[in-house]
Amino acid sequence: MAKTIIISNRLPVQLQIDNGTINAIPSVGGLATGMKSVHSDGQSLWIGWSGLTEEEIPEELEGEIDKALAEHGSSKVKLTAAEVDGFYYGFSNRTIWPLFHYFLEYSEFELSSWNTYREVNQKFADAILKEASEDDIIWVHDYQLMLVPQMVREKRPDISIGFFLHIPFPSYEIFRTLPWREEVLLGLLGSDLIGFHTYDYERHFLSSIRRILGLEVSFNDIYLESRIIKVDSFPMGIDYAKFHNAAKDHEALPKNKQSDLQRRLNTHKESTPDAKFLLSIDRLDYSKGIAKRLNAYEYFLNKYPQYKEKVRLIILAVPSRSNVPQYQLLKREIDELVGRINGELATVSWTPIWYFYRSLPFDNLIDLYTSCDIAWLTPIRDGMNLVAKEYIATRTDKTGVLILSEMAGSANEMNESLLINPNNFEQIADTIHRAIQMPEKEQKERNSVLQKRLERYNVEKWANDFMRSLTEQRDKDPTYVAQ
Ligand code: ADQ
Repeated sequence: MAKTIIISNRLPVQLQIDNGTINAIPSVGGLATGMKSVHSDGQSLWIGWSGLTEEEIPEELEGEIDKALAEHGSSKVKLTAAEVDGFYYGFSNRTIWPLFHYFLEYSEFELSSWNTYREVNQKFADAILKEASEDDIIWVHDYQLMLVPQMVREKRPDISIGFFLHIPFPSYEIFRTLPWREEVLLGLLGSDLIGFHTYDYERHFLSSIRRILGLEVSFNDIYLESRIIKVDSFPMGIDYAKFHNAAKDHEALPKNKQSDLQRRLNTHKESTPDAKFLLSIDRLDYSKGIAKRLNAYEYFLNKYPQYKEKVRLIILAVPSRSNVPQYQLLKREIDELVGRINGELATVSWTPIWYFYRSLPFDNLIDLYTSCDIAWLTPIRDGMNLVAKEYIATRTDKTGVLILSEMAGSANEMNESLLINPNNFEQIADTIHRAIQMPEKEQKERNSVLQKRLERYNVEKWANDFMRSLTEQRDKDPTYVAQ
Protein backbone atom coordinates (compact mmCIF):
# COMPACT_ATOMS: atom_id res chain seq x y z
CA MET A 1 0.00 0.00 0.00
CA ALA A 2 1.29 3.44 -0.93
CA LYS A 3 2.33 5.60 1.98
CA THR A 4 3.24 9.22 2.59
CA ILE A 5 6.77 9.88 3.77
CA ILE A 6 7.00 13.08 5.77
CA ILE A 7 10.49 14.40 6.16
CA SER A 8 11.62 17.26 8.35
CA ASN A 9 14.62 18.20 10.43
CA ARG A 10 12.90 17.30 13.70
CA LEU A 11 10.66 14.35 14.37
CA PRO A 12 7.25 14.89 15.99
CA VAL A 13 8.81 13.50 19.18
CA GLN A 14 12.09 14.37 20.83
CA LEU A 15 14.06 11.65 22.59
CA GLN A 16 15.53 11.94 26.04
CA ILE A 17 17.54 9.26 27.79
CA ASP A 18 17.16 9.39 31.53
CA ASN A 19 19.13 6.76 33.50
CA GLY A 20 18.84 4.30 30.64
CA THR A 21 15.11 4.97 30.19
CA ILE A 22 13.95 6.37 26.87
CA ASN A 23 11.36 9.15 26.91
CA ALA A 24 9.67 10.35 23.75
CA ILE A 25 8.47 13.93 24.28
CA PRO A 26 6.18 15.64 21.76
CA SER A 27 7.99 18.48 19.97
CA VAL A 28 6.99 22.12 20.31
CA GLY A 29 6.85 24.29 17.22
CA GLY A 30 4.61 25.14 14.34
CA LEU A 31 5.47 22.18 12.16
CA ALA A 32 5.19 19.46 14.80
CA THR A 33 1.93 20.91 16.07
CA GLY A 34 0.46 21.31 12.60
CA MET A 35 1.32 17.94 11.09
CA LYS A 36 0.15 15.94 14.09
CA SER A 37 -3.34 15.38 12.73
CA VAL A 38 -1.95 14.37 9.31
CA HIS A 39 0.46 11.89 10.77
CA SER A 40 -1.98 10.13 13.05
CA ASP A 41 -3.69 8.02 10.35
CA GLY A 42 -1.07 5.22 10.49
CA GLN A 43 -0.31 5.37 6.76
CA SER A 44 2.68 7.60 6.94
CA LEU A 45 6.27 7.40 7.98
CA TRP A 46 8.01 10.45 9.44
CA ILE A 47 11.76 10.64 8.92
CA GLY A 48 13.84 13.16 10.85
CA TRP A 49 16.52 13.80 13.40
CA SER A 50 15.70 12.53 16.91
CA GLY A 51 17.20 15.50 18.76
CA LEU A 52 20.06 13.34 20.11
CA THR A 53 23.45 13.25 18.46
CA GLU A 54 25.17 9.96 17.63
CA GLU A 55 27.54 10.56 20.53
CA GLU A 56 24.58 10.82 22.91
CA ILE A 57 23.00 7.51 21.90
CA PRO A 58 24.60 4.51 23.65
CA GLU A 59 25.01 1.61 21.23
CA GLU A 60 23.07 -0.78 23.45
CA LEU A 61 20.00 1.50 23.38
CA GLU A 62 19.96 1.94 19.62
CA GLY A 63 17.44 -0.87 19.01
CA GLU A 64 15.16 0.30 21.78
CA ILE A 65 15.20 3.84 20.44
CA ASP A 66 14.25 2.66 16.99
CA LYS A 67 11.39 0.72 18.55
CA ALA A 68 10.20 3.74 20.53
CA LEU A 69 10.26 5.88 17.39
CA ALA A 70 8.49 3.23 15.32
CA GLU A 71 5.63 3.41 17.84
CA HIS A 72 5.24 7.02 16.75
CA GLY A 73 5.46 6.11 13.05
CA SER A 74 8.92 7.63 12.94
CA SER A 75 12.39 6.72 11.85
CA LYS A 76 15.57 8.58 12.67
CA VAL A 77 18.42 10.01 10.66
CA LYS A 78 21.64 9.74 12.66
CA LEU A 79 23.65 12.95 13.01
CA THR A 80 26.93 13.55 14.79
CA ALA A 81 27.42 16.59 17.03
CA ALA A 82 29.65 18.16 14.35
CA GLU A 83 26.95 17.64 11.74
CA VAL A 84 24.28 19.21 13.94
CA ASP A 85 26.61 22.12 14.52
CA GLY A 86 27.35 22.83 10.86
CA PHE A 87 23.99 21.90 9.39
CA TYR A 88 21.48 23.03 12.02
CA TYR A 89 23.13 25.70 14.17
CA GLY A 90 25.33 26.68 11.25
CA PHE A 91 23.91 26.92 7.74
CA SER A 92 20.22 26.54 8.64
CA ASN A 93 20.10 28.96 11.55
CA ARG A 94 23.00 31.31 10.94
CA THR A 95 22.63 31.67 7.18
CA ILE A 96 19.20 30.75 5.85
CA TRP A 97 16.99 31.69 8.82
CA PRO A 98 18.30 35.28 9.18
CA LEU A 99 18.51 35.80 5.41
CA PHE A 100 14.98 34.59 4.72
CA HIS A 101 13.68 36.81 7.56
CA TYR A 102 15.48 39.86 6.11
CA PHE A 103 18.15 39.99 8.85
CA LEU A 104 20.90 40.22 6.28
CA GLU A 105 23.37 41.59 8.81
CA TYR A 106 23.05 38.38 10.89
CA SER A 107 23.68 36.02 7.94
CA GLU A 108 27.01 34.24 7.90
CA PHE A 109 28.25 32.78 4.63
CA GLU A 110 30.66 30.01 5.56
CA LEU A 111 31.80 27.39 3.10
CA SER A 112 32.30 24.73 5.78
CA SER A 113 28.73 24.97 7.10
CA TRP A 114 27.38 24.95 3.54
CA ASN A 115 29.35 21.75 2.91
CA THR A 116 27.92 20.16 6.07
CA TYR A 117 24.41 21.27 5.03
CA ARG A 118 24.91 19.46 1.69
CA GLU A 119 26.23 16.31 3.36
CA VAL A 120 23.42 16.18 5.90
CA ASN A 121 20.79 16.81 3.21
CA GLN A 122 22.29 13.81 1.39
CA LYS A 123 21.85 11.72 4.56
CA PHE A 124 18.17 12.64 4.70
CA ALA A 125 17.78 11.89 0.99
CA ASP A 126 19.44 8.48 1.48
CA ALA A 127 17.07 7.71 4.35
CA ILE A 128 14.12 8.45 2.07
CA LEU A 129 15.56 6.38 -0.76
CA LYS A 130 15.93 3.42 1.60
CA GLU A 131 12.27 3.56 2.66
CA ALA A 132 10.43 4.76 -0.43
CA SER A 133 8.55 2.34 -2.64
CA GLU A 134 7.14 3.00 -6.08
CA ASP A 135 3.88 4.82 -5.40
CA ASP A 136 4.85 6.60 -2.22
CA ILE A 137 4.47 10.32 -1.93
CA ILE A 138 7.33 12.27 -0.38
CA TRP A 139 6.60 15.48 1.50
CA VAL A 140 9.74 17.40 2.45
CA HIS A 141 9.48 20.21 4.99
CA ASP A 142 11.30 23.43 5.46
CA TYR A 143 14.48 25.39 5.03
CA GLN A 144 16.83 22.84 6.60
CA LEU A 145 16.19 20.39 3.74
CA MET A 146 16.07 22.43 0.56
CA LEU A 147 18.50 20.19 -1.35
CA VAL A 148 16.71 16.95 -0.54
CA PRO A 149 14.14 17.04 -3.41
CA GLN A 150 16.84 17.13 -6.11
CA MET A 151 18.94 14.51 -4.32
CA VAL A 152 15.99 12.11 -4.29
CA ARG A 153 14.95 13.02 -7.85
CA GLU A 154 18.39 12.12 -9.21
CA LYS A 155 17.98 8.52 -8.07
CA ARG A 156 14.22 8.22 -8.48
CA PRO A 157 13.04 10.32 -11.44
CA ASP A 158 9.60 8.66 -11.21
CA ILE A 159 8.71 9.48 -7.61
CA SER A 160 6.28 12.19 -6.47
CA ILE A 161 7.93 14.87 -4.30
CA GLY A 162 6.36 17.89 -2.62
CA PHE A 163 8.19 20.59 -0.67
CA PHE A 164 6.71 23.11 1.75
CA LEU A 165 8.58 26.12 3.10
CA HIS A 166 7.39 27.20 6.57
CA ILE A 167 9.29 30.48 6.64
CA PRO A 168 9.10 33.45 4.26
CA PHE A 169 10.82 33.26 0.89
CA PRO A 170 12.59 36.64 0.62
CA SER A 171 12.62 39.04 -2.28
CA TYR A 172 15.10 38.45 -5.11
CA GLU A 173 17.26 41.35 -3.88
CA ILE A 174 17.80 39.56 -0.58
CA PHE A 175 17.96 36.00 -1.88
CA ARG A 176 20.56 36.80 -4.51
CA THR A 177 23.13 37.67 -1.81
CA LEU A 178 23.41 33.95 -0.98
CA PRO A 179 26.62 32.54 -2.48
CA TRP A 180 24.93 29.16 -3.14
CA ARG A 181 21.70 30.57 -4.57
CA GLU A 182 21.68 28.44 -7.76
CA GLU A 183 22.28 25.21 -5.84
CA VAL A 184 19.45 25.98 -3.41
CA LEU A 185 16.98 26.77 -6.19
CA LEU A 186 17.96 23.66 -8.17
CA GLY A 187 17.65 21.59 -4.99
CA LEU A 188 14.07 22.76 -4.54
CA LEU A 189 13.27 22.16 -8.21
CA GLY A 190 13.67 18.43 -7.67
CA SER A 191 10.08 18.68 -6.36
CA ASP A 192 6.88 18.38 -8.39
CA LEU A 193 5.12 20.88 -6.17
CA ILE A 194 6.60 23.68 -4.06
CA GLY A 195 4.30 25.27 -1.48
CA PHE A 196 4.51 28.54 0.45
CA HIS A 197 2.29 30.11 3.11
CA THR A 198 1.45 33.19 1.03
CA TYR A 199 1.17 34.40 -2.53
CA ASP A 200 3.93 36.97 -1.86
CA TYR A 201 6.50 34.31 -0.96
CA GLU A 202 5.49 32.39 -4.08
CA ARG A 203 6.00 35.50 -6.21
CA HIS A 204 9.43 36.18 -4.69
CA PHE A 205 10.46 32.59 -5.40
CA LEU A 206 9.34 32.72 -9.02
CA SER A 207 11.16 35.98 -9.50
CA SER A 208 14.41 34.36 -8.27
CA ILE A 209 13.82 31.38 -10.55
CA ARG A 210 13.49 33.69 -13.56
CA ARG A 211 16.33 36.03 -12.72
CA ILE A 212 18.88 33.63 -11.25
CA LEU A 213 18.27 30.48 -13.27
CA GLY A 214 16.72 32.15 -16.35
CA LEU A 215 14.04 29.44 -16.52
CA GLU A 216 10.73 29.78 -18.30
CA VAL A 217 7.83 30.42 -15.92
CA SER A 218 4.21 30.47 -16.98
CA PHE A 219 1.77 31.60 -14.24
CA ASN A 220 2.86 29.29 -11.46
CA ASP A 221 4.47 26.56 -13.57
CA ILE A 222 8.23 26.29 -13.98
CA TYR A 223 9.62 24.48 -17.02
CA LEU A 224 12.82 22.56 -16.36
CA GLU A 225 14.04 20.19 -19.06
CA SER A 226 11.17 17.73 -19.57
CA ARG A 227 9.50 18.51 -16.22
CA ILE A 228 6.89 20.99 -15.07
CA ILE A 229 7.12 22.12 -11.46
CA LYS A 230 4.11 23.74 -9.86
CA VAL A 231 4.43 26.51 -7.29
CA ASP A 232 1.46 27.50 -5.14
CA SER A 233 0.43 29.02 -1.83
CA PHE A 234 -1.12 26.94 0.96
CA PRO A 235 -1.71 29.05 4.09
CA MET A 236 -1.27 26.68 7.01
CA GLY A 237 -4.17 26.38 9.43
CA ILE A 238 -4.43 24.97 12.95
CA ASP A 239 -6.24 22.06 14.53
CA TYR A 240 -9.18 24.34 15.25
CA ALA A 241 -11.37 21.79 17.00
CA LYS A 242 -8.55 20.80 19.36
CA PHE A 243 -7.99 24.36 20.56
CA HIS A 244 -11.66 25.32 20.64
CA ASN A 245 -12.72 22.20 22.54
CA ALA A 246 -9.81 22.43 24.95
CA ALA A 247 -10.92 25.96 25.80
CA LYS A 248 -14.51 24.78 26.36
CA ASP A 249 -13.39 21.94 28.64
CA HIS A 250 -11.13 24.28 30.44
CA GLU A 251 -13.89 26.79 31.14
CA ALA A 252 -16.07 24.04 32.57
CA LEU A 253 -13.45 23.09 35.17
CA PRO A 254 -14.46 23.62 38.82
CA LYS A 255 -12.18 25.95 40.76
CA ASN A 256 -10.43 23.13 42.62
CA LYS A 257 -9.42 21.47 39.34
CA GLN A 258 -7.90 24.61 37.83
CA SER A 259 -4.16 24.96 37.39
CA ASP A 260 -2.09 27.20 39.65
CA LEU A 261 -1.52 29.52 36.74
CA GLN A 262 -5.25 29.80 36.09
CA ARG A 263 -6.01 30.49 39.74
CA ARG A 264 -3.34 33.17 39.84
CA LEU A 265 -4.70 34.84 36.74
CA ASN A 266 -8.24 34.73 38.15
CA THR A 267 -7.18 36.18 41.50
CA HIS A 268 -5.60 39.15 39.77
CA LYS A 269 -8.64 39.73 37.63
CA GLU A 270 -10.95 39.57 40.63
CA SER A 271 -8.85 42.00 42.67
CA THR A 272 -8.70 44.59 39.85
CA PRO A 273 -12.03 44.49 37.99
CA ASP A 274 -10.86 46.69 35.09
CA ALA A 275 -7.52 44.87 34.78
CA LYS A 276 -6.51 43.83 31.28
CA PHE A 277 -4.07 41.09 30.33
CA LEU A 278 -2.03 41.45 27.18
CA LEU A 279 -0.47 38.23 25.97
CA SER A 280 2.54 37.60 23.82
CA ILE A 281 3.77 34.07 23.03
CA ASP A 282 6.71 33.27 20.80
CA ARG A 283 9.84 31.22 20.51
CA LEU A 284 12.67 33.41 21.72
CA ASP A 285 13.75 34.57 18.28
CA TYR A 286 14.85 37.94 16.91
CA SER A 287 12.38 37.59 14.02
CA LYS A 288 9.52 37.67 16.52
CA GLY A 289 10.29 41.26 17.59
CA ILE A 290 10.08 40.63 21.36
CA ALA A 291 12.58 43.34 22.34
CA LYS A 292 10.84 45.89 20.14
CA ARG A 293 7.52 44.89 21.66
CA LEU A 294 8.85 45.55 25.16
CA ASN A 295 10.01 49.01 24.14
CA ALA A 296 6.67 49.65 22.49
CA TYR A 297 4.91 48.59 25.69
CA GLU A 298 6.87 51.12 27.70
CA TYR A 299 6.02 53.74 25.08
CA PHE A 300 2.33 52.83 25.39
CA LEU A 301 2.38 53.11 29.19
CA ASN A 302 3.97 56.53 28.98
CA LYS A 303 1.57 57.75 26.32
CA TYR A 304 -1.51 56.37 28.11
CA PRO A 305 -0.58 56.52 31.83
CA GLN A 306 -4.20 55.88 32.80
CA TYR A 307 -3.50 52.19 32.15
CA LYS A 308 -0.67 51.94 34.65
CA GLU A 309 -1.69 49.59 37.49
CA LYS A 310 -4.39 48.12 35.23
CA VAL A 311 -2.67 46.54 32.26
CA ARG A 312 -0.28 43.61 32.53
CA LEU A 313 1.81 42.17 29.75
CA ILE A 314 2.39 38.43 29.97
CA ILE A 315 5.36 37.43 27.87
CA LEU A 316 5.92 33.75 27.26
CA ALA A 317 9.17 33.11 25.43
CA VAL A 318 10.05 29.54 24.55
CA PRO A 319 13.80 28.76 24.68
CA SER A 320 15.10 28.18 21.19
CA ARG A 321 18.47 27.64 19.42
CA SER A 322 20.33 28.73 22.53
CA ASN A 323 23.66 27.54 21.00
CA VAL A 324 23.54 30.36 18.44
CA PRO A 325 25.22 33.56 19.75
CA GLN A 326 22.48 35.88 18.36
CA TYR A 327 19.93 34.04 20.49
CA GLN A 328 22.08 34.27 23.61
CA LEU A 329 22.45 38.02 23.08
CA LEU A 330 18.73 38.38 22.53
CA LYS A 331 17.96 36.46 25.72
CA ARG A 332 20.20 38.84 27.67
CA GLU A 333 18.61 41.88 26.00
CA ILE A 334 15.11 40.71 26.87
CA ASP A 335 16.05 39.84 30.47
CA GLU A 336 17.49 43.31 30.86
CA LEU A 337 14.57 45.09 29.24
CA VAL A 338 12.02 43.27 31.39
CA GLY A 339 14.11 44.06 34.49
CA ARG A 340 14.49 47.71 33.58
CA ILE A 341 10.84 48.33 32.68
CA ASN A 342 9.55 46.49 35.75
CA GLY A 343 12.15 48.26 37.90
CA GLU A 344 11.19 51.69 36.65
CA LEU A 345 7.42 51.37 36.49
CA ALA A 346 6.34 48.75 39.03
CA THR A 347 4.42 49.77 42.17
CA VAL A 348 3.75 47.83 45.34
CA SER A 349 0.61 46.31 43.83
CA TRP A 350 1.54 46.20 40.16
CA THR A 351 4.17 44.47 38.03
CA PRO A 352 3.82 45.69 34.43
CA ILE A 353 5.37 42.57 32.87
CA TRP A 354 5.14 38.91 33.82
CA TYR A 355 7.88 37.12 31.97
CA PHE A 356 8.10 33.35 31.53
CA TYR A 357 11.10 31.88 29.72
CA ARG A 358 10.08 28.27 29.25
CA SER A 359 7.96 25.84 27.29
CA LEU A 360 4.56 25.31 28.90
CA PRO A 361 2.29 22.27 28.79
CA PHE A 362 -0.66 22.53 26.44
CA ASP A 363 -3.15 23.11 29.30
CA ASN A 364 -1.25 26.15 30.51
CA LEU A 365 -1.16 27.51 26.99
CA ILE A 366 -4.95 27.26 26.98
CA ASP A 367 -5.07 28.97 30.41
CA LEU A 368 -3.23 31.92 28.93
CA TYR A 369 -5.18 32.10 25.68
CA THR A 370 -8.53 32.01 27.46
CA SER A 371 -7.61 34.44 30.27
CA CYS A 372 -5.98 37.20 28.25
CA ASP A 373 -8.11 40.00 26.87
CA ILE A 374 -5.69 40.93 24.14
CA ALA A 375 -3.14 38.86 22.19
CA TRP A 376 -0.37 41.07 20.97
CA LEU A 377 1.84 39.42 18.34
CA THR A 378 4.28 41.63 16.56
CA PRO A 379 6.85 39.64 14.61
CA ILE A 380 9.21 41.63 12.43
CA ARG A 381 8.91 38.76 9.93
CA ASP A 382 7.04 35.49 10.34
CA GLY A 383 6.24 32.82 7.76
CA MET A 384 2.72 32.41 9.15
CA ASN A 385 2.36 32.65 12.99
CA LEU A 386 0.06 29.99 14.33
CA VAL A 387 -0.23 31.53 17.81
CA ALA A 388 -2.48 34.25 16.34
CA LYS A 389 -4.82 31.58 15.00
CA GLU A 390 -4.74 29.52 18.20
CA TYR A 391 -5.69 32.54 20.32
CA ILE A 392 -8.78 33.25 18.23
CA ALA A 393 -9.79 29.57 18.21
CA THR A 394 -9.88 29.46 22.02
CA ARG A 395 -12.21 32.47 22.43
CA THR A 396 -15.37 30.45 22.96
CA ASP A 397 -17.55 33.46 23.84
CA LYS A 398 -15.98 35.34 20.91
CA THR A 399 -14.58 38.16 23.02
CA GLY A 400 -10.90 39.10 22.87
CA VAL A 401 -8.83 41.28 20.58
CA LEU A 402 -5.95 40.21 18.39
CA ILE A 403 -3.28 42.79 17.57
CA LEU A 404 -1.15 41.35 14.81
CA SER A 405 1.88 42.46 12.83
CA GLU A 406 1.35 43.03 9.12
CA MET A 407 4.65 41.18 8.63
CA ALA A 408 3.20 37.81 9.73
CA GLY A 409 1.94 35.57 6.94
CA SER A 410 -1.27 35.08 8.95
CA ALA A 411 -2.10 38.80 8.59
CA ASN A 412 -3.24 38.01 5.02
CA GLU A 413 -6.06 35.87 6.33
CA MET A 414 -6.82 37.81 9.52
CA ASN A 415 -7.92 41.20 8.31
CA GLU A 416 -10.50 41.43 11.07
CA SER A 417 -7.75 41.63 13.68
CA LEU A 418 -6.06 44.97 14.42
CA LEU A 419 -3.07 45.01 12.07
CA ILE A 420 -0.03 47.06 12.97
CA ASN A 421 3.45 47.82 11.70
CA PRO A 422 5.80 46.51 14.44
CA ASN A 423 8.14 49.48 13.91
CA ASN A 424 5.46 52.13 14.45
CA PHE A 425 5.28 52.71 18.22
CA GLU A 426 2.76 55.52 17.86
CA GLN A 427 0.37 53.25 15.97
CA ILE A 428 1.00 50.38 18.41
CA ALA A 429 0.23 52.52 21.47
CA ASP A 430 -2.98 53.82 19.86
CA THR A 431 -3.97 50.30 18.82
CA ILE A 432 -3.55 48.88 22.34
CA HIS A 433 -5.69 51.76 23.63
CA ARG A 434 -8.27 50.97 20.94
CA ALA A 435 -8.20 47.27 21.80
CA ILE A 436 -8.79 47.98 25.49
CA GLN A 437 -11.70 50.25 24.63
CA MET A 438 -13.24 48.03 21.96
CA PRO A 439 -16.91 47.28 22.75
CA GLU A 440 -17.73 43.61 23.24
CA LYS A 441 -20.13 43.69 20.33
CA GLU A 442 -17.35 44.69 17.94
CA GLN A 443 -14.99 42.07 19.39
CA LYS A 444 -17.59 39.39 18.80
CA GLU A 445 -18.33 40.54 15.26
CA ARG A 446 -14.67 40.45 14.33
CA ASN A 447 -13.99 37.13 16.01
CA SER A 448 -16.98 35.30 14.58
CA VAL A 449 -15.73 36.01 11.05
CA LEU A 450 -12.22 34.94 12.01
CA GLN A 451 -13.39 31.78 13.76
CA LYS A 452 -15.50 30.68 10.81
CA ARG A 453 -12.53 31.09 8.51
CA LEU A 454 -10.11 29.28 10.83
CA GLU A 455 -12.54 26.44 11.36
CA ARG A 456 -12.89 25.94 7.63
CA TYR A 457 -9.23 26.41 6.68
CA ASN A 458 -7.86 24.16 9.38
CA VAL A 459 -4.63 22.20 9.31
CA GLU A 460 -6.31 19.14 7.89
CA LYS A 461 -7.57 21.11 4.92
CA TRP A 462 -4.10 22.59 4.48
CA ALA A 463 -2.52 19.15 4.33
CA ASN A 464 -5.26 17.72 2.12
CA ASP A 465 -5.05 20.63 -0.32
CA PHE A 466 -1.30 20.18 -0.56
CA MET A 467 -1.55 16.41 -1.06
CA ARG A 468 -4.34 16.77 -3.62
CA SER A 469 -2.35 19.28 -5.60
CA LEU A 470 0.71 17.03 -5.48
CA THR A 471 -1.27 14.02 -6.70
CA GLU A 472 -2.82 16.06 -9.53
CA GLN A 473 0.63 17.19 -10.55
CA ARG A 474 1.83 13.59 -10.66
CA ASP A 475 -1.17 12.46 -12.68
CA LYS A 476 -0.53 15.27 -15.19
CA ASP A 477 2.98 13.95 -15.79
CA PRO A 478 2.90 11.90 -19.01
CA THR A 479 5.85 9.77 -17.87
CA TYR A 480 4.07 8.56 -14.71
CA VAL A 481 2.38 5.14 -14.90
CA ALA A 482 0.36 4.10 -11.84
CA GLN A 483 1.42 0.68 -10.55
P1 ADQ B 1 7.40 28.91 14.78
O1 ADQ B 1 8.39 29.97 14.50
O2 ADQ B 1 7.76 27.94 15.83
O3 ADQ B 1 7.05 28.10 13.46
P2 ADQ B 1 4.48 29.56 15.28
O4 ADQ B 1 3.79 29.46 13.98
O5 ADQ B 1 3.97 30.69 16.09
O6 ADQ B 1 6.05 29.74 15.19
O7 ADQ B 1 4.25 28.20 16.07
C1 ADQ B 1 4.60 28.03 17.42
C2 ADQ B 1 3.86 26.82 17.98
O8 ADQ B 1 4.44 26.46 19.23
C3 ADQ B 1 2.40 27.09 18.23
O9 ADQ B 1 1.65 26.03 17.75
C4 ADQ B 1 2.28 27.20 19.76
O10 ADQ B 1 1.10 26.68 20.29
C5 ADQ B 1 3.44 26.39 20.26
N1 ADQ B 1 3.98 27.03 21.46
C6 ADQ B 1 4.38 28.28 21.57
N2 ADQ B 1 4.79 28.53 22.81
C7 ADQ B 1 4.66 27.43 23.52
C8 ADQ B 1 4.96 27.06 24.87
N3 ADQ B 1 5.49 27.88 25.74
N4 ADQ B 1 4.70 25.84 25.24
C9 ADQ B 1 4.17 24.97 24.37
N5 ADQ B 1 3.88 25.25 23.11
C10 ADQ B 1 4.14 26.46 22.66
C11 ADQ B 1 7.47 28.13 12.08
C12 ADQ B 1 7.44 29.48 11.37
C13 ADQ B 1 6.07 30.11 11.49
C14 ADQ B 1 5.02 29.15 10.94
C15 ADQ B 1 5.18 27.75 11.51
C16 ADQ B 1 4.28 26.75 10.80
O11 ADQ B 1 8.43 30.37 11.89
O12 ADQ B 1 6.01 31.35 10.81
O13 ADQ B 1 3.73 29.63 11.26
O14 ADQ B 1 6.51 27.29 11.40
O15 ADQ B 1 4.51 26.74 9.44
